Amino acid sequence: MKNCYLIDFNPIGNEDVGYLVELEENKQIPFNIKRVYYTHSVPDETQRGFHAHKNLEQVLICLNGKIKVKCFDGEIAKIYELNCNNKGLYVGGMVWLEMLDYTKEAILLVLASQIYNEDDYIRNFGEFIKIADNFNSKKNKSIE
Ligand code: T46
Repeated sequence: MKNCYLIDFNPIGNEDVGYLVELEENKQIPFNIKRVYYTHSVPDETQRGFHAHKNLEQVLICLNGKIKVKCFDGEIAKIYELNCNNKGLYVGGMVWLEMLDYTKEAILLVLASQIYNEDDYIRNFGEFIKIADNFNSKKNKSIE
């Protein structure tokens, strides 16, 4: 699927001393990092997300616990289970996101390419589908 893939980080250390994971912009993280935020203490059964971004790029890292992230690019849907702090999920623009099945102790850290801007969100699924269809039909025309 478009604009969505897992990144493997390279933990430094061992079982005896523990591990350190380095995250640098334009290295492990494929953009300049302008903002960092995290969610925690999400109650059972709560689902978050239900939006896409027009342009924002993000890497989602589940530092503790487990979270499922459903991604839909307008054509293909895929569910990623984030259960390991050595992996990040890259999500670019025009990917509809739904986060579900948070375990009690789940902490989701997000590194983002832009400061917070509500205008970059598409929070209406119908609007997302319209824009994605338009985008995909333009892309298919240029491939034909
Ligand atoms: C995303 C997923 C993975 C801010 O004031 N500043 C911020 O930097 C962010 C991210 C949010 N907010 C406000 C906006 C809402 O009033 O915090 C409130 C909760 O945000 P939201 O409902 O969008 O939270 P999630 O967990 O559904 O989505 C968040 C990000 O907003 C979103 O960009 O991709 O995490």
